[in-house]
Amino acid sequence: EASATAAATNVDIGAPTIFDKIIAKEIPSSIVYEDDKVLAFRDISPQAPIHILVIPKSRDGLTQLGRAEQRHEEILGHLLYAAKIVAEKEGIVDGFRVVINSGPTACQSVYHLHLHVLGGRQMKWPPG
Ligand code: DGP
Repeated sequence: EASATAAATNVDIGAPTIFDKIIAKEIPSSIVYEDDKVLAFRDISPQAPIHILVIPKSRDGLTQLGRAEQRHEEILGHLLYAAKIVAEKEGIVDGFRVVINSGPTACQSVYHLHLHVLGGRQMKWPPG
């Protein structure tokens, strides 16, 4: 299926990603929340009425959750708390989903760690 093909073509070689350009504001994005460590912006291909990506401004080797090291603990916690702030700002804090796709088997396509914050509709379980 299409998403599996797309995931297979992107491999984690630590190369810069499109998110660097979004962080540098070289390409436009719809920013929802920002602090010194993280940026949250609307996904270009929303899978729910509200679909926001939360990313660390400094990737620092964090291409995917599966490559996380102990030194990343603080930023991982910061990202998760930022997801909650985003959910609150978007009015979905009473019901939302946070997803991290890690690696090609999970259909990760951009190798700069990101949390998907999804809401605004009834979510289903299990996810696909
Ligand atoms: P994942 O499959 O978990 O690696 O999700 C990557 C997401 O990034 C995907 O939902 C689409 C989104 N995305 C890719 N390129 C851009 C872009 O240039 N702008 C924005 N806003 N989102 C992007």
